[in-house]
Formats: sequence, C-alpha cells, structure tokens
Amino acid sequence: MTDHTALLVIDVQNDFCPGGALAVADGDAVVPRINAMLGDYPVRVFTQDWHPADHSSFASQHEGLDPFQTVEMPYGTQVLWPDHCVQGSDGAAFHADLHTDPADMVIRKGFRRGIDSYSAFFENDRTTPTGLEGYLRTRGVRDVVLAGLATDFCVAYSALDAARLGFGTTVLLDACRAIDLDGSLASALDQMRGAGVVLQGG
Ligand code: VGL
Ligand code: ZN
Repeated sequence: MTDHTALLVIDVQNDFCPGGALAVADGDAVVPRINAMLGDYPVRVFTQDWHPADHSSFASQHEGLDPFQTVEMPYGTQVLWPDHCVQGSDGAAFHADLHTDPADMVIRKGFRRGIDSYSAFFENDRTTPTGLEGYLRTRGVRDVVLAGLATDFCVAYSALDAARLGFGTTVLLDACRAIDLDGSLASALDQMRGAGVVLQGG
C-alpha cells in the first residue's frame, strides 16, 4: 500500500458482534485483525451505523412485518432489521477492544429516519452523499482497503461505491464477517468481483 491508501473500518459495533441486536456470527473475530493493521495505513476512517430509535429500516416500525422480511421504499427494496445501532446506545458503540484512537475520522450513517445507508459513501438511494468521498479526495486518497461488518451489506455496498467512484478498492475478507441472508454473501462477492474489487484472504 502507498501514502494514498485509506483503511476503511466498517461498523465494528457491539450490535453486530455476538450478544448484539443484529449479531454477525463470529463478528468480534475481526477486532484483533483490524487492530493489528491500523498502523499500516496513513489514513484511517471508521464508520458507525447510527440510527434514530424510530428508523424506517427497523421491522418494529412496520405493523405486521418481521425482521429479515423486505419492504418497498421510495428508493428501492429494503430489508427490515431488528432494532440496532440506536444513536447513543451501547449497541451503537464500537466494540470495546477495537483501537479507536488511531481513527482520523469517524463517519456516521443511517441517521435519517426515512432512508437507510449501508454504504459509507452514499445512502441507500445510491445518490445522497455522506461526505466521505470529499474527505478522502481532499486528503489525496486514491486507494481504499475495507474491513469490518458485515461483508455482504455495509462492507460490500461501501466497496461497490468506492470502485464506482474510481478508487482502487480491496476487501480483506478475513477481516470481515457476513450476515449471509438468502445467498446475500455469494451475491455480494459476485458483484464485487464484477466491479473490479480485489478480494483478499478468506
Ligand atoms: C448493516 C444491516 C443493517 C451492516 C447495518 O453494517 O452491514 N447491516 N445495518
Ligand atoms: Zn443499520
């Protein structure tokens, strides 16, 4: 990697780790891997899924629907999730063992009630920016390396957007874990490969 490479640490939060509201199997296994490589990158950005308590991606907001069902939103199909990563809650906090001091920048996403944001770059309409692109470009970043949770949702969406924006994009699969809902992992891997994302490890 070069001076122009940023490490993007995606959503390593309690709710995505064992015991959390939307636990990803073995999710906490990424923590020591990520801690060990933070020093290797000149630019380090952490993301935090950060929802209001009545977020429209929560099944609890849709009468008669359960987590993991889908609904049609104005911006497309949305999976409904258990309530998770509510702003200011313990579940939204970074995993206690994650070294967060080296983060140059923490970017929060999914904070608007009516729209989810899996990607660190754009909300789920794929057009409303989070501001991360401008941050990376003004810091001279050309390549991004991604690790974190979950491989098939927030990591994949972020990687696909990064590639679409023209960043050289690598996903470190052994520093990620997946939700794997109805084939979502295989499909995310296919899409990333098709978009020219380099998949390493795993
Ligand atoms: C995520 C589902 C809902 C993720 C966030 O971080 O992959 N997945 N919110
Ligand atoms: Zn979320």
